[in-house]
Amino acid sequence: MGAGVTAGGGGGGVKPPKHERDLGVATEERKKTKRPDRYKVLLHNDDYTPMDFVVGILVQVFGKSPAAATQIMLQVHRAGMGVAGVYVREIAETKVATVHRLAEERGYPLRSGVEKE
Ligand code: TYC
Repeated sequence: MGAGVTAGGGGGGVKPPKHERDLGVATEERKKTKRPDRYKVLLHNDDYTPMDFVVGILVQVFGKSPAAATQIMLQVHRAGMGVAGVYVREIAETKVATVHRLAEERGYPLRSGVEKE
């Protein structure tokens, strides 16, 4: 209650500087409320992983519709790489680990990785 608490805490606000020396100084409050960086999860083409397996991964791991999953799979097949989804870093890295685990379980060489947006 009260003393020292700024209104709108969590909303991302920055207090106006109390002293001229603080103009232009990034405050801790701003750092803490910055939205997290986002990471693309990339799928790479290979000559051995079946198309329907890749479509299944895109549906089950990345929540794509079957139609969208087919388009992404074909993009990867033709261009060599494509974006399966965009997430904060920890979620993106977990998706990559899941792709690699599911592919390895079936003996497929499917590769995935993250790239900062
Ligand atoms: N090129 C594979 C094939 O012809 C299909 C494929 C698509 C593999 C996308 C990997 O990320 C991939 N069976």
